[in-house]
Order: sequence, then structure tokens, then C-alpha cells
Amino acid sequence: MKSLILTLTALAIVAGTASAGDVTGKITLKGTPPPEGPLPIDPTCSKFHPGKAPTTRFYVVDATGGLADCVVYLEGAKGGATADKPVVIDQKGCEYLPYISTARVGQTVRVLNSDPVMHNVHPTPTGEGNKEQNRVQLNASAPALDHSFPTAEKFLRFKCDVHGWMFAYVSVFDHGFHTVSAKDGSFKITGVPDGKYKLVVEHRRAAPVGKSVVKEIEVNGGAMVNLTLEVPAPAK
Ligand SMILES: [Cu+2]
Repeated sequence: MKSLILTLTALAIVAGTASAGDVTGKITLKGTPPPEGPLPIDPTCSKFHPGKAPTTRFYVVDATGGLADCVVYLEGAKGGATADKPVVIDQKGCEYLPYISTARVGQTVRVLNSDPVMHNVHPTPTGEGNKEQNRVQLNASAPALDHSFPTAEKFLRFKCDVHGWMFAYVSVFDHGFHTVSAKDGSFKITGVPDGKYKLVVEHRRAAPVGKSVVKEIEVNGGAMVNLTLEVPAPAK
């Protein structure tokens, strides 16, 4: 009996001193975004989209208002999980998938070509030491192209010069506490040590860099944070 009480006490102590948890939540878009437009896609690439022309992906919103493709991170955080798995971006149907990603400094950003046509992979970074490259991938049998960036940089752009409508953006962080909101607007940053943080949301249109949405949060064994972004008023 005594040992059982001791065990229970030990368990209670462990449970009471949670040192890390997940920061989860949902990002909702308020307002009606402007309609997406058709991509200026060429006849060859159009064949990969039978019956449905691809459009821009400025606002990817689900039926509940959940906003995808938001970059969510903890400002100034240190450490985090190692980034030994590559971030993978595919080129499929002459589009980059996904459109928005995050990576850690030094993490491999791997670009694939799933198309039977040639793409070139052209990152155009602005961060010091982040290297611009421009390499061809002939078709789906071409080897993957790996990149990595030594300096943190927001929305580092990848483009294809063969197809002027092809863009992808990768936000690079010097810590591991970042993610991209899913199709339903949900997000999850795992393994966050207890403490106070600034949770930042950036979105190419609704909350661009410089107009980020910031919320002070406290993590105590995890945290749940829902945020709303607004469609900006049209420029006059
Ligand atoms: Cu291309």
C-alpha cells in the first residue's frame, strides 16, 4: 500500500510539471476574398487539368472559413525538434504543391518533378548567404533537386522560368517552432516548452510580412489559440 501511494505521488508530480506541449488552433478568414483568377497556363500544361482550369491560390478557404496556407510560428523561439527530414515540394500539373511551406535553417528543401515536361527550379532568396540557384529538371525521371538555406527568411520565393505562373514560397526559421495551416485552417506546433510567447501568423494576402497578426500566448503543457484574419480592404 505504501509503495502504491508513493507511485501515485510520483505520477502526480510528473503530471504537474509538464514541461512542453502542443500549440494548436484554427485560423479563420473574415470577409469575402476577391475571386481567384485563372492561371495563364499554356496548352501543354492545360492537358494535365482536364475539365478544370487551375486558378490562383491567394485565399484557400474551406466551408467553415478555415484559412489554409498561413505561416504560423513562435517569434524568437529557440531550439525545437531537429529537422532531419526534407521539406518536399512537388511540381505537378505545372503547379508547385504545396504553395506555402516552412523549413528550418539548414534543412533540406527537396523539389520533385512529377510532370512529363521540363521545369526549372529557381529559388530567388534575399537573405544573406541564401543562394540563388537555377537548375533544370527534364521530367519525372530527373533526380530531385535539394536546397538548403543558412539564413532565416520569410516567404523565400521559388519560381519556374519555363512557366511564368509557377510560384512557391518557403519561410525559413532559425528554430523549429513553425508550421503552415491546413485546408481547414487548423495548425499544430509540437513540443513547445512552457512559457510565454508571441504567436505570429503571416499570410501572403491577409497578413503579409509587416502586417502580421500577433497574439501573446502562455504555454502550460500546451495551448489552444484561435485567430481571425481579415480580408484587407481593396486598395483605392
Ligand atoms: Cu515549370
